[in-house]
Amino acid sequence: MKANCLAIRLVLTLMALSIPMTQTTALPTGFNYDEEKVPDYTLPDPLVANNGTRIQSAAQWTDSRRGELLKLFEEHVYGRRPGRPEAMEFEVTSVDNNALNGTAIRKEITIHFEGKNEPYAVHVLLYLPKKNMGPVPVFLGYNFNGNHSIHSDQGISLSTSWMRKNENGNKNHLATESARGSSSSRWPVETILARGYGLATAYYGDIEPDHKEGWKDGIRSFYKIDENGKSLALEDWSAISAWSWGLNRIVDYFETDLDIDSNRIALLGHSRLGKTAVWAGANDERFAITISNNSGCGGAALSRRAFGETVERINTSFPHWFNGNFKSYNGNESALPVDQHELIALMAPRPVYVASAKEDVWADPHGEFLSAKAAGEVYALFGKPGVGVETQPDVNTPVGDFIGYHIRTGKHDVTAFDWEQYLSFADRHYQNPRSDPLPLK
Ligand code: GTR
Repeated sequence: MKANCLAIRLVLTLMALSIPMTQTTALPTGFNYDEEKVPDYTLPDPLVANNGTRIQSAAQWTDSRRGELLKLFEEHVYGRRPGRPEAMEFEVTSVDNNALNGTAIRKEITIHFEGKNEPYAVHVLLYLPKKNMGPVPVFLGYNFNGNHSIHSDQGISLSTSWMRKNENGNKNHLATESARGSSSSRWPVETILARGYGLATAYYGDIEPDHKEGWKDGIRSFYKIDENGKSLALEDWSAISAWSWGLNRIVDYFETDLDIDSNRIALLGHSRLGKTAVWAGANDERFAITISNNSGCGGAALSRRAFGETVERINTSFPHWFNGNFKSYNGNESALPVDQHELIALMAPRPVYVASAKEDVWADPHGEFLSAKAAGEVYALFGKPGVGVETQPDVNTPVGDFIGYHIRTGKHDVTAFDWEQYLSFADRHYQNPRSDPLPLK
């Protein structure tokens, strides 16, 4: 009793002093969280070609350097991927023209990568705003817990795929009815639709379950040849490459759906799915905008800073996320021929957004900012302004033009604040006559 009273008093005192009760989420020990202890490093220059020559024009970037850098990321970080499957089939499995109280059209589409007789497929959930006539721009993002988790809408099919966590309505690694809407705070569906955008999502575990042995039940057990006809062993690619490939297949479907403006697709991803989004956005110029939400190590954050999560730690905890070669940079980030600012630069000249959270120290918010800033060198070749500031802005103060950036208060998450910035960023780029979100050919 006494202890309870004391605890209540402490909470009240903290509230009175307006001291946040949890300033940071518990951080793994044995890693660097001190800016002073970041090692000295030199970032590889995206504008110096492999043969040492300096890239001086947008054409040189597009014609040669872009491809070179993509290959370096393939070889040293994420691995290669297969091409577009010839036998792919799109099956619309449900349509409701009066979803969400009559405000939306809800469609579900199964993309069968190898026709209906093979099990490899991804299930896409699509909401379109009913008030808009004609093709609409769409936000696309993978979800962590199944399509049914993004909204309590009973019309969404309950995922039957393996679920990583036995929480929020999942039992025995399978979703139950009570999992409906469990991630809805991350998906403001009504707001997105009211702003005139469609929303598409899919469960990343449809492509490959997220654990060490997940490849056995995913597309990496099926495809053995890459897009150029070269053989593809397991360690030649990675779960992140497999997941990113799935996003590209979803765009293949978008291109066939007349309700979707496939020239205005914004791709977003959070955390490991943010890493996946930036790799997918770098590979596929059909994404008009790419958004990294708290993607951290192996996403937007600079590896060389070794701040918070390190290459060694991520390769140890999640050996399936990156390719075999990436393991050789454990504790040796400076030997990497690339760093993550160059991945952000691979979006150029398409608009890209990098978002951090103040309490997400593990993901190195400052490293995410520095990476977004450094990518500006490549945008400058195209005459497009990047983050537009020299130092990391204050919390909740979005900056940037073709490279958007913010650090918001709060923890590792996707919040209404984040979405508000992404929607405004898309509004600005799709309507602003200075912007050209269409891929350059
Ligand atoms: C953490 C991992 C991060 C981040 C995160 C997530 O455990 O260390 O790199 O990806 O998971 O995806 O939720």
